Amino acid sequence: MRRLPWSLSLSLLCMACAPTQRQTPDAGAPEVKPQRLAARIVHTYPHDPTAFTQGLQFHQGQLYESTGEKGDLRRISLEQAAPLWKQSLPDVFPEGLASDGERLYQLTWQDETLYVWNGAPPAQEKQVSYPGEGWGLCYWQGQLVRSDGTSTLRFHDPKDFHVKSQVQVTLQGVPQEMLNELECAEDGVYANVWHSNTILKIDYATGRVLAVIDASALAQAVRGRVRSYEAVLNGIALEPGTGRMFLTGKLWPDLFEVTLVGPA
Ligand code: DDQ
Ligand code: CA
Repeated sequence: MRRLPWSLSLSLLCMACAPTQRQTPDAGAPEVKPQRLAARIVHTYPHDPTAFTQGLQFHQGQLYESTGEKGDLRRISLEQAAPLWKQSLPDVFPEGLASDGERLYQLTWQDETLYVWNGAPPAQEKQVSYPGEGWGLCYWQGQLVRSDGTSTLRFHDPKDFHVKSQVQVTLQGVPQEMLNELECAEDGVYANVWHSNTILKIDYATGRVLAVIDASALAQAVRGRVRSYEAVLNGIALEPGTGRMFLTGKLWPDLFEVTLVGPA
């Protein structure tokens, strides 16, 4: 049998194993300046100030939250701070939460375990292990998008959670790290940057930041009512159908409905 040149066999091997890097190299094309937007508060709702929010997600007409530290999966409402339903996850540190319409997918920070939930109320269907950290998660066009604290977003197959492709997030060429909670919209993925009041809207294909959103009005609104250094903006949910945007933070007493407005 004739052997393939080793470099060719290696590249064939890697086609099967390595995720595709989907970033388009900058071929000298001037990068369009990102939009500058601000989150303006429309309504303020109660939020459990003991909830260490790591994921906020609409699922089958209900609002769900993933909380970290001694965390859980919980169903919440806009009417009251206390959860309507919850299931504790005492052995792990839960993180981002996504819905494909049928199932909920919940990351863990450093436990390398994805929880898959099904049914109402959600019951644990399976656990899938993955390497690395889990920060934010959202679902877009048949894929789960994961952040891990770096500037890379990974696109996973929901069936076995293997990485299909990845992209580096850049703002005018500069990699953007600390991407935490995610929310998949049709025309880009929102990511709040850990320990900041900034939300980035990112192009799925190129990783380029399309918009930089200033959400400092929300931190201002909870100032004096949060004590922990870790009480930072985290939690983005878009309501299917209405497109209403909800934002909250870890250990925040409020959950906000916002609109995004351009510079005055
Ligand atoms: N992450 O959400 C940014 C991924 C992790 C946040 C961890 C913050 C540390 C909290 C300390 C709690 C002590 C168990
Ligand atoms: Ca979300």
